[in-house]
Amino acid sequence: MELNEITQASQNYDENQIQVLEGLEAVRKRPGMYIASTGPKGLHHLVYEIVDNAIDEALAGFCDRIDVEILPENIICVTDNGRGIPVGIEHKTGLPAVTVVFTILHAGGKFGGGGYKVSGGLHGVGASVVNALSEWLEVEVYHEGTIYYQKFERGHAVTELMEKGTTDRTGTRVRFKPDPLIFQESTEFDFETLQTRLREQAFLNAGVHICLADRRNAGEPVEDSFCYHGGISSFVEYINKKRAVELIHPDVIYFSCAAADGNSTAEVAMQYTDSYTELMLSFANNIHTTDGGTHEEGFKRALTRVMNDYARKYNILKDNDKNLSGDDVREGLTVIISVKLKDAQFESQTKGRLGNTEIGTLVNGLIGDKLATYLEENPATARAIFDKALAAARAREAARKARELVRRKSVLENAALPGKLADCQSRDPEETEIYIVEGDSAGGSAKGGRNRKFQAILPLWGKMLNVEKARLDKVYGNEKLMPVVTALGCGIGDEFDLSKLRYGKIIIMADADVDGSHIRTLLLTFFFRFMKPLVEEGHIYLAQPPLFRITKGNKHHYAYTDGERDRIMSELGGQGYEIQRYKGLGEMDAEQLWETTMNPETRIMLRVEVEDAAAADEAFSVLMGDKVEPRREFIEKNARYAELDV
Ligand code: TSJ
Repeated sequence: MELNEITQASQNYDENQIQVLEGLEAVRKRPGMYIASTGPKGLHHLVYEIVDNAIDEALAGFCDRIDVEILPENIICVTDNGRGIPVGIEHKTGLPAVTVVFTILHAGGKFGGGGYKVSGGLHGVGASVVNALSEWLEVEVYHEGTIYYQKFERGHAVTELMEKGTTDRTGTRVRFKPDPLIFQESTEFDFETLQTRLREQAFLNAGVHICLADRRNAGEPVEDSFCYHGGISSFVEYINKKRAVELIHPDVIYFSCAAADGNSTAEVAMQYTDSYTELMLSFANNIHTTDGGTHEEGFKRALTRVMNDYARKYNILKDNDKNLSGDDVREGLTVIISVKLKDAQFESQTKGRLGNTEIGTLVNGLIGDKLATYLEENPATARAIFDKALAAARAREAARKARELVRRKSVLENAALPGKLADCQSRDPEETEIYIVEGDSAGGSAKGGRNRKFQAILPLWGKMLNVEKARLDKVYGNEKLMPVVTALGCGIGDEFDLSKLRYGKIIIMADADVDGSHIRTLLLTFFFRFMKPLVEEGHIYLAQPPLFRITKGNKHHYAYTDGERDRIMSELGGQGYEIQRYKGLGEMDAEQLWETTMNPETRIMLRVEVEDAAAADEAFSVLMGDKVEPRREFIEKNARYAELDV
């Protein structure tokens, strides 16, 4: 009997070993199937995957501290103070459970029958994927006085699980080095990217201490640590501070509940600001659901209903008044919805949308039950919120009337092209391009440098609009945006007509500084909200001017990043060159601008994806460490830097 069991186990062991090799080989062959990409996004994903496992241990109530360290050579070390991954033999495979976690695809956390583990859904591909994509990975488990250790290389165990001394702590430590054969673009971790994500996770998991330390450089490490006892309420406070908006009421409103069947929980934290935009962030199992889903819809439905019921009851809306719209009751609202559930179903191509209908019901019920009571019990807050919503309703009505007026005059059809526009000769959108340029001197260089056959230049003038502070509904009267509308010729909103678009490529050309980022965000937000098909159909681009010019002899080399500058310098050998750093487009003369940024043969441009524009719209900069980072997708198949003869 005893013997039988062992034989059984070892038979399975062989079969499983084959499976393991095939499984992890598949991950290495087609990493894109398991992680976001093999670019920077996928690289950082590895860290999230490991940290998520430690957070699960925290959610189970056994761990309250997680340390993340970036070590020299971009090695990552994650340590928690939980129970330690189990080291006992797992019967199906005959292997220690911890070995299974790292070598069998999708095995992470599913053993032990604890039942607490909410499925990772989107990202929960497991520690084995991280292992497969690491040059090497070491795990240490601190359990009942013993340190257990095992090492892997590119997914294969190179040691058994072994005992390696004693300890008086408990927990798990994982160290890994991402495989440069997989992450060919770069294995360099970005502190800010990790900081942003870990902060977010600390908000979503109240009370967990998460510490981040960058030890790549000699001397004091760069460190940050996060622990928020207020959870998502603290998250709302944090965002509203970052947004630099005035608060409509002092306290964040917070509700939570659990489903009767014990399979899910929902939390909502919300606060109104004087902004004209809403900022809704939703999460399912700590994963940001960028495309929303049932939890967001349940919230919106309930909010609109509760607000209108209350307004009717207290005669804030008179009998003849129309109901407040969803947009009205969400204007200026910052809200975070976080749900945790057993079998999360994600929809849509990007998988950023939650599909579980029972969660819509749960959130709808939560707000339906508790917000009405909250408003009854906090009349001053209720008053302030309704003043805001009523103002929004009036403004929207006024905007609608203005729009109708404009439509009747059919201003867009007949509008003269803007005076500042330097148009191109061609009328064929297959080849035409319009550069939208902020400011005077850059506009001048662009006009001088362009190919006037197919490149038009539109310099933008007038006072900068703050997206947070301005109602973009008023675009018709806006001196900054109106020239863009008339130059493109395709109208906006309901009247948008892609077939009237005058230029096939719309290229935003702005400096790589704060002002430039501001104009980029404004335009992306504007296109996303009012000319969405332009974004969806891939007509919007960001020009990429170089940051440096390195001159040696009569040859100029242009570098678009610090890394490229260093590479070019080392390729040129020690000395005899001159470096110029471009602070703005205005520093380039017409010819340089053409060579580096506008010539279709040599330029580098980024095509804006819907995701990028949506990020700008969500005022996502608050979460992304103030940078709108478009995906590095080059539309021109050029080398990373252009080397040009003078
Ligand atoms: F990703 C990972 F697997 F490599 C990983 C897991 C990485 C890190 C940093 C921590 C962890 C991890 C796993 N921390 N804590 C745990 N806990 C368990 O795996 C565990 C422990 C005990 C029991 C039990 O039922 O007794 C169950 C589980 C899932």
